[in-house]
Amino acid sequence: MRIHLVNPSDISFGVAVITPRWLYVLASATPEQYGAPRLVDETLERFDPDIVAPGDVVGIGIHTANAHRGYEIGRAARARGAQVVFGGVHPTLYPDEPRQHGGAHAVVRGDGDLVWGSVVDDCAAGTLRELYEGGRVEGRSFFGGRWDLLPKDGYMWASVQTVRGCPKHCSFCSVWRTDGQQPRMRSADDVVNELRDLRSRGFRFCVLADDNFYPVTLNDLAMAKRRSDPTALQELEAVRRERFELMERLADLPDDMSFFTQITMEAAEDPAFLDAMRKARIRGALVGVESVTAEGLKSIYKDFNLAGDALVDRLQIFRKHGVHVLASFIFGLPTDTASTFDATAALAQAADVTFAQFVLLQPFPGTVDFERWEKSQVSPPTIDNVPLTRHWLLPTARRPKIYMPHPSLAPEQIREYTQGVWDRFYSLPAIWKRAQCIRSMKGRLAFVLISKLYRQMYANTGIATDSARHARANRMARLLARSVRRFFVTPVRPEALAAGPRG
Ligand code: B12
Ligand code: SF4
Repeated sequence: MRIHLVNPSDISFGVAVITPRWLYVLASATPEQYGAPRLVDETLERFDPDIVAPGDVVGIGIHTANAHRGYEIGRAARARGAQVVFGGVHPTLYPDEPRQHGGAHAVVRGDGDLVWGSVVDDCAAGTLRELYEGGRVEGRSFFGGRWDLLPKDGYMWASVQTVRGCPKHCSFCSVWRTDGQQPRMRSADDVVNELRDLRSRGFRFCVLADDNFYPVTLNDLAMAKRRSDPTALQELEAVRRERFELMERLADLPDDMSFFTQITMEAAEDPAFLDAMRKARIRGALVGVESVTAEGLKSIYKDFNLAGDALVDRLQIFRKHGVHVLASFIFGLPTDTASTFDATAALAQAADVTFAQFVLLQPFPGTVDFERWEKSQVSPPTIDNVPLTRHWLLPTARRPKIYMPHPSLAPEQIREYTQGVWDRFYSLPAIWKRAQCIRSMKGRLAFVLISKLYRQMYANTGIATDSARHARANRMARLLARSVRRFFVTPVRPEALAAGPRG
């Protein structure tokens, strides 16, 4: 009985940007007696059903966007006589779907780290059950990845997780519902050992694939201090201490390693935390700005973010502490008007963020937004007999780009205005102005290249649909990965930190 783990993707290119962590984690969780699993990442190479023999186990991990391809693979593997098991965020939300559409014999909900071993044992014993509950594994029990199984030169950046779950409850995000609001932290030892392993394999730039690297804010601590029962405060302080301990350990790693993570903007109120990030060589972070208006933030339950001038100040603080910001904005919120797009473009430029992305609001399953939208679709329109509320069952090219009707803007207006904001933020003069924080001409030119590549890859609302565009996007991704790695490995110059962008 051979074990195969497959990460589905519509298009394969031979090289990918970030390691799909789940593949390597489940490989670690596979009991030794079954041998090393065969890993197939379809962003590198297409899955070939002929490699599967009757009785083999085929584990398929899907999120919503690649569910359609995952189901194709599941059906093909089942036709070969394999025992097919699905897991990942999407089956966690829709455990019946892989059986209906993907030829699944079994589905694992939640984390696979601890339960995968018994699933495989049951496959071997012929006692496979339809459903396994992996639950939310405690941080100390997370498995590292079996990086010895990495294909040579397959990936540009490695991904390591330090914490799962997020205490917030943004309406467009499923993380707090699937992974919980309690931060589950790995021990600093586990994280650092895994990073050392990756370094020995040549990785210098790692993505910390965390939901929210800053799970306890100063405000949380202040609120807990006001309570008569000190338990909550003690717990929060322990989490904070551990984050600092982890960053100290990262700082002790060889200084050719650097990191990128995801964080809420509240971290900007916490200079000690930002300084620790800089020392840990966390050179950049995706910050979910989402909306520049107070009404917009309120509508998505993210009013812990700031709006207007205060937002500009807050975002600028990151770079003053040596952390580049990739600011993420959402367009298509019900409160957006034509003027929101202009205001966002202006703010993104004023806030000294290094990169920005402008994504369209999408109702992802498991989110509050999705629930509301699904309820509002009493008899949803169908495409190829698939109701719009199950759009992921369609091939990518058949899926609409905008799902939720907007109270005042037509879908085409939203797309056109969004495109306009991308164009403004990534216009040559705007990029050149941002590049002034880099002293050397060579560095500035590299920054211009990175910015242009990033814009080409993600603008036009992101996801490429035909293979020519996919191929172009991937070539760019490779070039981008190489340039970004160089960019983040070079620290921001202290004088640039103090002065902010010049020119
Ligand atoms: C890192 C990350 C990325 C990286 C991915 C890099 C990579 N190559 O892996 C980048 C930045 C590229 C990315 C992109 C996107 N992402 Co993302 N991403 C994440 C993040 C933060 C962590 C994922 C991770 O590595 N986790 C660590 C591994 C170990 O955990 P895991 O994948 O969940 O796997 C565990 C279990 O699910 C289970 N499991 C998984 N597979 C299988 C299979 C089997 C057989 C079994 C038994 C168990 C099992 O066991 C594993 C171990 O416990 C998650 C948030 C999250 N909490 O999951 C979002 C998340 C997965 N992303 C999300 C989204 C929406 C996207 C984008 C669509 C964003 C966009 N608008 O473009 C794109 C889509 C990319 C694509 N190819 O289609 C959503 C998915 C929602 C959904 N319903 O599908 C999430 C949940 C975040 C959110 N805000 O809701 N993402
Ligand atoms: S969007 Fe970010 S801050 Fe909001 S719940 Fe999701 S992970 Fe947490």
